[in-house]
Amino acid sequence: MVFVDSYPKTSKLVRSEFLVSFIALGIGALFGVIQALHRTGVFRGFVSSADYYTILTGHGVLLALVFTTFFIAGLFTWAVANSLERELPHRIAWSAFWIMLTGTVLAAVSIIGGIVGSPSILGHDLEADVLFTFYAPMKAHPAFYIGAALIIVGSWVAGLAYFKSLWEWRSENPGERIPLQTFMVLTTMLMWYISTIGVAVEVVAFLIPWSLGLIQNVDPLLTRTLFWYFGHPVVYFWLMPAYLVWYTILPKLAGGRLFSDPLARVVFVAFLLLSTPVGFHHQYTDPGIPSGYKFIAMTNTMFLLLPSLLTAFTVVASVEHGARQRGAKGYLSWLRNLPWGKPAFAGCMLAGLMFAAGGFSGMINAGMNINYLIHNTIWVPGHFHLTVGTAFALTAMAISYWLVPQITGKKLRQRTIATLQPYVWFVGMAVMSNAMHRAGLAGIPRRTAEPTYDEFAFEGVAGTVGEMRIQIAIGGFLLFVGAAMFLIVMADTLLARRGGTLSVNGHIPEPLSGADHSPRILDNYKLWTAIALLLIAIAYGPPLASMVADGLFAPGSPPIPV
Ligand code: HAS
Ligand code: CU
Repeated sequence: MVFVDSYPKTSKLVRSEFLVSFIALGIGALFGVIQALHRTGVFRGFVSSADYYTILTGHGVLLALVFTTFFIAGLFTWAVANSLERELPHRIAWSAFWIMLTGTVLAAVSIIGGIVGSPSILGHDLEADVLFTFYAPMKAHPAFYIGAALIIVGSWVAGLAYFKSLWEWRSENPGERIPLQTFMVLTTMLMWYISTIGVAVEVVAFLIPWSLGLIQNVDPLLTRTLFWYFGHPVVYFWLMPAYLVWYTILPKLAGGRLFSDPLARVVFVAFLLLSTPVGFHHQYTDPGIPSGYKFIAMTNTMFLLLPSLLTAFTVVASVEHGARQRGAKGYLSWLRNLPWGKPAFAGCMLAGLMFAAGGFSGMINAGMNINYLIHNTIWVPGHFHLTVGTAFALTAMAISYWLVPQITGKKLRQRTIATLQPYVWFVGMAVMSNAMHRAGLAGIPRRTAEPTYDEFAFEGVAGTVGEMRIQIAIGGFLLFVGAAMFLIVMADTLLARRGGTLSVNGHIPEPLSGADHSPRILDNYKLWTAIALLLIAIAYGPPLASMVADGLFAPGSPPIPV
């Protein structure tokens, strides 16, 4: 039975969540190509340099926050319903959707206000040029922060719907192991609850009152710290859904089965434990945080590589198993026996391949000393376009080719475009992000419309600044084409009539080593949450306490008398 026929109500919710995420993807991608052409000097006719920050904020917020959150909500809704075999609690799940949508509209309107001349609304200029890492001293219209807060509250409510489904399932299936997909969703949500506390406190206690004029001063170090307390784990909130797809669906698409359920559970638990106590690796250059605590964050970050390295092993082993089921032989030639012409499979594999490169640039970012070389250069956008911009985004697009037919009952349309699309994305990203990494090493800054390196002859191993810029522009343009191709396929599929039987279904084959091989303690959420909180207390307790002791609103030492 097709998912949409078994769970019509849940399917409708997933469709709505995907629709919002696809609209955000379209607008965000448009902003992306505008700024890629602008900052490389290829075409500057769309916006003025003064509006560059507005476009950049729109790009970051719409793609990294709205596209991701709504897509993940849809994927998780599907995964819980699919693996627990039930409709989701309807009222809770829909309230979550509407709360998040209201927040999104508020945030989007305040950003767009900056393009249309910042009209005064409720006594404050309607603008939000604060970038997707919104911390003081940059200030936005209160509506932006209220919108951000609503998106987060909405995601909390969505989590409630997943947990409620588990409790219902539990009472009907006492003593059974939590199905793997649901286990992954709930572990991700627990990590999300713990980490969003930071940004919630930042926004509700400081930024909203400050932007409303209720308080005059905020402590930039404290709001940055609260932001990054959340700002690292949020990247795993994007990655773990991609891992859910790579672990549970990709092996099937390859024609095989997941290598090991226990390893998958260990990986997700490791993320729950270690995602949060590492946020200071975004603040290596911040004064006011003792180096020892930066060192603790660095050490934890290096341990946090482990779950991804385990994933590389498990996922590739599962895909290889699939290839051998299809008759492959040889050490590497099995790679040929895989369905590279199927967009869902090819997209996930190319996303994984790029993530291997993104993971390596992450390791470089994480080194406390080498970070000074790349911090605030365009190397960092190079890194995160490989991770969130490909590991997440390409996986999301690829799996939509497989999932959207199941939540609509409609066959995928425009197959040729769909087949080419992951490759266009891959090539565009390879060109753009490679040039961004190199340009970063040449010292070119991130987040500016006017990188003033025009006359600068960079004596690199190969190429010049001009050559890197042109690659960034070409890559950025190809990515826009890739996003447009995806949206054409989706629009045509969603608008088509239903007819014929589908060739895909959501059945997930049993892993080679199944849940009965997983120690039961892995499902003990209370234990892992307690350890996660303890690690956070060690990593953050003393430095946060000293920031608070410094004075919440009027930080820093008194002025030196002259
Ligand atoms: Fe990062 C900055 C460190 C992962 C996103 N990161 C950012 C920013 C973003 C971001 C958005 O330590 C910028 C924030 C801003 O605006 O300032 N990052 C890391 C490390 C990892 C890492 C150590 N990042 C991610 C992921 C992201 C993401 C995931 C989004 C989804 N990052 C940093 C640091 C900074 C930073 C510093 C601050 C820089 C600065 O100075 O500002 C690790 O988690 C990476 C581990 C990954 C691996 C790769 C494993 C390989 C796999 C591939 C399997 C292959 C398959 C296919 C399936 C070790 C799993 C095979 C195919 C075949 C054909 C065989
Ligand atoms: Cu990080």
